[in-house]
Amino acid sequence: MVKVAVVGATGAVGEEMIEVLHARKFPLSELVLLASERSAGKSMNTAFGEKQVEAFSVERAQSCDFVLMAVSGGFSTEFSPQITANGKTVVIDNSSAFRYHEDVPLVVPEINRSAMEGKLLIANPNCTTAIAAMALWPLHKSFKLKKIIVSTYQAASGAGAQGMTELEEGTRLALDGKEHPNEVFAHPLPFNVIPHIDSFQSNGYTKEEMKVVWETQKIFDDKTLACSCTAVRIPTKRAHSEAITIETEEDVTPEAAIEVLKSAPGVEVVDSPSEKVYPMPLTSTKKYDVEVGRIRRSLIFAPKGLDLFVSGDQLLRGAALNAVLIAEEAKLTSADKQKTRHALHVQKAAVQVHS
Ligand code: 2RA
Repeated sequence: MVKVAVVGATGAVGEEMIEVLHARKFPLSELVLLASERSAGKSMNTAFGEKQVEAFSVERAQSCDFVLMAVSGGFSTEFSPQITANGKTVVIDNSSAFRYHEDVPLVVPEINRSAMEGKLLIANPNCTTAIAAMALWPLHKSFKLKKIIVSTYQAASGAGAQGMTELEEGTRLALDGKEHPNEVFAHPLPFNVIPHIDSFQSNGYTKEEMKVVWETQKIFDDKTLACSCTAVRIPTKRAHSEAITIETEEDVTPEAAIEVLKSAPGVEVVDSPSEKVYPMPLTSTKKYDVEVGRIRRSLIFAPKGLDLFVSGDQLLRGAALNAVLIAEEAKLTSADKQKTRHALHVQKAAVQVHS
């Protein structure tokens, strides 16, 4: 049994982390909810019952075995290294502060769990990267990816609870024919799409787009993997979708790709276009697995390429679930790890037999 702190417990990702810890029956001895002075003393209604929020301090965080950080990059830069300085508390950071540090592993457990062996500070990837990576990694292992071209359709809640509120209230105002000002987004989001997420870089891409490039290369441990992205905000509430084109080294068919994806952990093949079945934000919301579908031969790269569409809950796979999976992995002994992987393998095989 371990003691876990969630820092930034009152935010959208923090709340989701608490939910996931409960839903996955994480073996907690104590759950500590930490936040800013402003939120300290508040009572939160959680899946574990009514819990009091405490003011963050390094000492309180260090009294825990695991600290899940759902905070800004600036806060994490200052405090994550101070927490791990005790040589025992594991910090799993959802911000981008340490993602590109050479000695900090950037982890999606189903892909590169071994990168976190012996590390106290572990970075969680950006949601857009993590969702695409779930579908791309099994394809990379089987057909060796050469090029990846991504276009995203990102939900308002990717910008936090305030993003979601701005979309909901703005939509109501717009329907009433009233002004709907924007603060969170660069332009009004209702009835619009905005090809601008995070700041523009000197190469003309946004930081959100470059995160997909940098992070995919780091997680896949392959700097030669050519990748580009166009990131777009759309007026949906939750779950990000991505249209992806791949060029592969090996020949690939949709049938072969589907076989591979069906046995991949964390992936659900949702691909029956004749029955109008394909990945969508509404069906992938609150789901642990990333939906993958619309898998077809690329008109440009076939027989060495495919087009596909993915949809995944960015608060889960892209943040809270990934962080809790990292904590589960870090907590397990080697013997436990073998047992869990065996169980996952058997479970997946059983699902395949029944589906
Ligand atoms: C967004 N991916 O959707 C970002 C959040 N990290 O805004």
